[in-house]
Amino acid sequence: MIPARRITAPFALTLALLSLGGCQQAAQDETKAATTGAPESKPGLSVAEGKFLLPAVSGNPGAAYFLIDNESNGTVSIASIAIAGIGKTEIHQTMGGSMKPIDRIDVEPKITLKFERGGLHVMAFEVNGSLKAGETTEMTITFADGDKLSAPLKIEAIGVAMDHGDGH
Ligand SMILES: [Cu+2]
Repeated sequence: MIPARRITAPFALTLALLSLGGCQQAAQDETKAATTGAPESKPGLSVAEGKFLLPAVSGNPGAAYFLIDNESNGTVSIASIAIAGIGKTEIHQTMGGSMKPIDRIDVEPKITLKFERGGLHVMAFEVNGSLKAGETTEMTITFADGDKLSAPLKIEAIGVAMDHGDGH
């Protein structure tokens, strides 16, 4: 990519700076190159305790909660989240009693990020009437690099989730 011939000093300096900033991206690319599995799994990434909370009142938004674990060596960025049976989703952060939409979430290496009540959550608009408590729906996370990761969400009615809210 870079001609092996002469590189003037200022140009070399720029390259050095770029490569520092590019470390993270390079690590992600390596991970991606190693991917040979199903398109909807991402090496090192896993989702647990996926839950979808039906709205208490039909027509209101529901919410999804889960844990995402990044065992890879790079930061991954969540660009969007789709849920089967849901028309539209937004990633929200609850702060001081109000919620604000977030465009992109970075999950740093070796951490588990929680989507939970009162914190980060997926707001689900246009909830399809076919989603029933006790059943399961599927969530698909799309990362900024285009990779996807699917995981089941256990569907719960809001009352049930509240009863069990502190127990899990
Ligand atoms: Cu919200």
